[in-house]
Amino acid sequence: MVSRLVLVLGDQLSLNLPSLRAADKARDVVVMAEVAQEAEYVRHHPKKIALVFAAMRKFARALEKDGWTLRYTPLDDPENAGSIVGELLRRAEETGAGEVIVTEPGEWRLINKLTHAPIPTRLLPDDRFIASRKRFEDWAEGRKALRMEYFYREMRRETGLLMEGDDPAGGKWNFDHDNRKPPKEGLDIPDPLTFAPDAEVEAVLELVAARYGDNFGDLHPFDFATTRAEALQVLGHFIAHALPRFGDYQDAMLEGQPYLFHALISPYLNLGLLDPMEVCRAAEEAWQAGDVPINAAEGFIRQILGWREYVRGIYFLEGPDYVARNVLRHDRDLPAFYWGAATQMNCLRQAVGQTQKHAYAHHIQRLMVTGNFALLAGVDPHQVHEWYLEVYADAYEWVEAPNTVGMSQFADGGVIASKPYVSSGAYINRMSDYCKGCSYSVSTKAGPKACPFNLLYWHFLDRHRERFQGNMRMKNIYATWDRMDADRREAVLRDADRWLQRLDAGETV
Ligand code: FAD
Ligand code: DLZ
Ligand code: SF4
Repeated sequence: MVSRLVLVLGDQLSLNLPSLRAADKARDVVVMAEVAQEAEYVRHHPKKIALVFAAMRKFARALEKDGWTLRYTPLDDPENAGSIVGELLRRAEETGAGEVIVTEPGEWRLINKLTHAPIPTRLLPDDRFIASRKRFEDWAEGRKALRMEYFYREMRRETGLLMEGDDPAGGKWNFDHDNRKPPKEGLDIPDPLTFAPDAEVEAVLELVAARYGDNFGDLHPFDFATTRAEALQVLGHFIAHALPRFGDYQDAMLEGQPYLFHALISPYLNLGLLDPMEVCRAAEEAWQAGDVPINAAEGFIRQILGWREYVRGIYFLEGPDYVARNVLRHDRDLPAFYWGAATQMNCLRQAVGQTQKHAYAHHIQRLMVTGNFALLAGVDPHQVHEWYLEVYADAYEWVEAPNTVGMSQFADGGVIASKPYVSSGAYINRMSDYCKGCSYSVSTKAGPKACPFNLLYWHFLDRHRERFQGNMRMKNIYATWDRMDADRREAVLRDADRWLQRLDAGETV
């Protein structure tokens, strides 16, 4: 006699999932469902929807092979109830199950729906992270500032990753001083590993093309990994071919080179196909074997053991209202060029174009091009948040929102960042080759040819002076601004205003 349903969500594709561990293969029934509510709560990039559905279908087969009884609902099933809770109720009626167990979802929206579902539903802590929610809360308790670097050091100590006794390997916790080189000519960049769609993936692509083909983003070519075995190949490929130079070129941006030396594993980590600890151990082993330098191994492990765990902790610590924060009271609409409309700014054109094509942009493109522009221009952070949640294949609210609302838009007032991540065009010019192909001049500070990042940088600092002038890390910037002669300052602010007026009027800027 069936007693329970085990709900497995689209980003819970791990055989060691807590809810599967708590269930009984002999009598419980696993429920998986492709539903309109999840596919449509924002207008996801078609590649993202296809990746989730294809990986769900393959994971369902892996579960069946493992001996589980499964009720899987494809999106186009005529009986599909359209929502996760609707599907649970339908399956409960079919099977006679009176209870649901589920691993806690990574989003308040769904936690809320499941907590209030009209069928008893038990949420189990998601232990597929290195730090539990409780561990992060304990760390945060009583601290004035929640800086990632200190959390990361504790995680290094606790896991023993890159530790030599009580000391960090190589004598330093952080090797960023050796990282972040500008790109140079003739870099030998590895090709990413690609996976040709099989018949099962093709069927998903047809379904997604028919239902979500009008969403922003190219569905084809689709070459993501869709199983754990394939995701492990992506990880192996990265460790062998890109990790050695990951640190050096972590912040570099090159036209026509979306991936450089990045890992391309975030979609698989976030779906549950890869485990964060196994990824960190693989990088550590490559360093121990002498195959990668410490600056690369440390820089990479910090992204996962540090940043990824930290942002999840912040998301849950700060609560459901976090995504609505807007301390800078920014209210401009997201410009049309975020959706592929023409722009004369080559950096934006490159970052958005690549996002449209691949549902991917690396961290610095997200932070210092699309994010930086939105912050400087005063775009409503909620619109920025929804854009990031929609357009990237790796986007789930628990990881996307702290990065966008906090790190990138400073809308949380500094919970994550000790100062806003803003820069003029000089930073983009140093770290990329974008400015060469731009209609604007990065070395021009005012006038019609001036790089908009140059104009808006000072405009931002000037309009938020009251908030930021007391910030020790921004003192020098304000001192530089104040040293400029008054006419020059006035010209910059006037030109920034004019540029923003043209943007608001819908001109191609
Ligand atoms: P690599 O650069 O090779 O890094 C390795 C891994 O480290 C990544 O796969 C990822 O799991 C982890 N990582 C690195 N930086 C971060 C970070 N800041 N936060 C969390 N994990 C990190 N990452 C997402 O996974 N989903 C998102 O929705 C997302 N939204 C972002 C929005 C903004 C505005 C910004 C600035 C960053 C965002 N990030 C997000 C973080 C980061 O950009 C991506 O994790 C990274 O680009 C993924 O590509 P990769 O696997 O090649 O990463
Ligand atoms: C992202 C996503 C999409 C597009 N579709 C589904 C789906 O049809 N069924 C499902 O179970 N999960 C889907 N997901 C993932 C969920 O949205 C995700 O579990 C929540 O956002 C919590 O992270
Ligand atoms: Fe971007 Fe300015 Fe460089 Fe053009 S000049 S690519 S707008 S930073």
